[in-house]
Amino acid sequence: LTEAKTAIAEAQAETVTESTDKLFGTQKGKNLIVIQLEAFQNFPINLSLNNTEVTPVLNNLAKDGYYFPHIFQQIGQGNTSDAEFMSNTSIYPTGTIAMSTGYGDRDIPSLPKLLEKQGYEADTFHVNDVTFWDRIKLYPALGFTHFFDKPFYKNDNFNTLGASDEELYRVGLEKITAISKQNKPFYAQFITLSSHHPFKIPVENQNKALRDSLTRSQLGDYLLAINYTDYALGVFIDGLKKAGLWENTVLVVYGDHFGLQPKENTNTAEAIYKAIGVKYHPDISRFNIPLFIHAPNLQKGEVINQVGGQMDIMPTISNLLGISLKEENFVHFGQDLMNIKKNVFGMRYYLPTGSFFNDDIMFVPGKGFADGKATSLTTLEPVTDFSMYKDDYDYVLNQMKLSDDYVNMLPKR
Ligand code: GP9
Repeated sequence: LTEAKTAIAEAQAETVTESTDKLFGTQKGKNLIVIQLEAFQNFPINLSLNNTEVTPVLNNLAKDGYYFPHIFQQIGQGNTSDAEFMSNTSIYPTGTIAMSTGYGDRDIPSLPKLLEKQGYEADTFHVNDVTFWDRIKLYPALGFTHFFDKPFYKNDNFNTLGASDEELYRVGLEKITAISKQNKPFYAQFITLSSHHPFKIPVENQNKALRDSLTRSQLGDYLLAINYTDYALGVFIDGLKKAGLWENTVLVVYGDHFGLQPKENTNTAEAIYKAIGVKYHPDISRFNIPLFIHAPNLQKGEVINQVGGQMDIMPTISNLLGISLKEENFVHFGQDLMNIKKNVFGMRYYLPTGSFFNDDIMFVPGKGFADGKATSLTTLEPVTDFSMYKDDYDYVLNQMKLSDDYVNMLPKR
């Protein structure tokens, strides 16, 4: 393991590592709330239909903190649970098995473990049964102190999988308020579910102005569900303010993966453009998720255009909380988005292995690099000469191999 750690550090040093320490420790000792939003793509952010914002709460959060519009999903077979895995570990999912199922018997270095060393309690909240996606293995492997699953929530029959996001946050707020009364900092992760496919939410929870502007289609149902997810988050934020927790908490919000299903939407890109005027690329826009970071003493309203992936969330949080991953000798395949020089990261399972994003393009290989396809992240148009990105392709393949070797070396619990 020690040799593997050295090899990984050496491989990363030349390409991505940046030694600046912008914002390091500015949030030291603060509570941390990380909210992973179900099936939440980036395109509804700042979108208005019928003079109604689809995501007013998140739009306000962007005005009051940092908004990262160029973040991409990196999940493998474990979908939602792989996103939870990455935001707590900064390790690549192998793509061949859900990380919870394949590696839930390991002792996995993680954000909860780093924070517990600093006196935090780390809890996670989700309204579905904890056996789903083998979270019953994943949560102990990641070292969460407690998990709160289905039996902890009143079933308001929001959808077939469980209670509403409002109920998720109601219970969560109660628990984190109790922790903070013991004068302990907390890390709470919330995995929302109200915007799960097929995106049919109860009529009483639908925003009428939005509904009237949308035709009955998967896109229409999706935007109504997204709007509810955003609304419930707003109720939670109000609750945090009333409980006196807002001023002492870092809030991180991001999407777990795409929502709109290509199979169920013929000509998705054209249909979306026609219905809501959004330019939509079938891969880039589909895999593009939003990320927000809010803390009371951070700069307001900054849009950070740095390209990133889900593995970057954990190093970015660690920097703000004053945890040096270098000093901790903590292996991470993502980077701190506040201090990065250049980003390049891979994606597999939903795209062929060897696909990657860097600061300029999305690349999808053919049989190899030379017959691959590159698309500009700015114009969403093809890039014909991409030969200068060959090093990035080799780098990503090597990083994924190192990551797989590393995770396979982790000791059993
Ligand atoms: C269920 C939820 C859904 O608990 O996490 O997972 P998904 O189907 O989106 O991967």
